[in-house]
Amino acid sequence: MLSVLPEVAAALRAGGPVVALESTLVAHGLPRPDNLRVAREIEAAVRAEGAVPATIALVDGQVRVGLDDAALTAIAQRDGVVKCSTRDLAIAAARGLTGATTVAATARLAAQAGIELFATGGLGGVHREASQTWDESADLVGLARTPITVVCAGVKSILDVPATLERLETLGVAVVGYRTDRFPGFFLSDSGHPVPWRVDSPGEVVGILRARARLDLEEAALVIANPIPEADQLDPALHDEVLTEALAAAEAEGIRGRDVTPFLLARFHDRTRGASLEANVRLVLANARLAARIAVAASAG
Ligand code: PSU
Ligand code: MN
Repeated sequence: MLSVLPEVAAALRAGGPVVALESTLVAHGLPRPDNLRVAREIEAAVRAEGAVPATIALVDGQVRVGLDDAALTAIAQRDGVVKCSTRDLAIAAARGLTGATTVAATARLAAQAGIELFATGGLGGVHREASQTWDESADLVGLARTPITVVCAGVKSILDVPATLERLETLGVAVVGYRTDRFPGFFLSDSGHPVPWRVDSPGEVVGILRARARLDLEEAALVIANPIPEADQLDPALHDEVLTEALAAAEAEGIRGRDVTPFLLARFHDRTRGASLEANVRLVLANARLAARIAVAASAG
């Protein structure tokens, strides 16, 4: 059973704006001690726009939708927090573990709780070298079967972006650029690839949400791709240099499975001396604000 924070439950009952937030980004995507401060800032950004934040995680085996400060602190600071995709949830729950939820798991639990908007940093996707490793994030198939709207800065730039866009198309996940015709590149404003559709306001997104409901086309997620402003992006030359080095290091150290993405992100934060961390925080905050604005617009009419 989901344990929904009373504030979140009340907002949902009243048809008010709620934004789901993921916890893997807090536990495994951002370094300590900044991660707890950032987790609180993401929630504050949602509140500042007039919506209720619901960070989702597993605490001592209990699935929580909406975390109080003690739970948020546990996710950010405890040792041994497990990275949980959807397939891991029941196992971690049965064992009484504390776990952070990925995009796939968060989206699934949020939809179960009746939350329509979700903000994250960058989606998982097809890894470079996937034709040899078969490493494709469970986020993609997860989003293909989850009725939710996700605001993100595209997919992580450590991935094979064109292959990920092809997979999203195959899986029937709609992708819309927010005030851009280019698919965002996570740390970078532009991944170098176009995005199939564009919207320019929260109201336009609400129009799409209404049409999805009317046409009974809600079984797969809608992705709103919100680019980091160019002024805030990571220097593209530094990005490419660090990425090449990080991919080689992951290969040399035999990093596999759920450890790949956290390893590459940590390497970035280390080798850019915090510049990638700053970009990561800014883009997540911007996504939280936009998701909140869409949720407010959706609940208003
Ligand atoms: N966005 C970020 N940082 C992150 C993630 C997203 O800014 O750490 C996380 C999400 O939880 C996403 C996960 O689901 O990375 C992808 O992991 P994998 O590639 O192992 O599926
Ligand atoms: Mn993987």
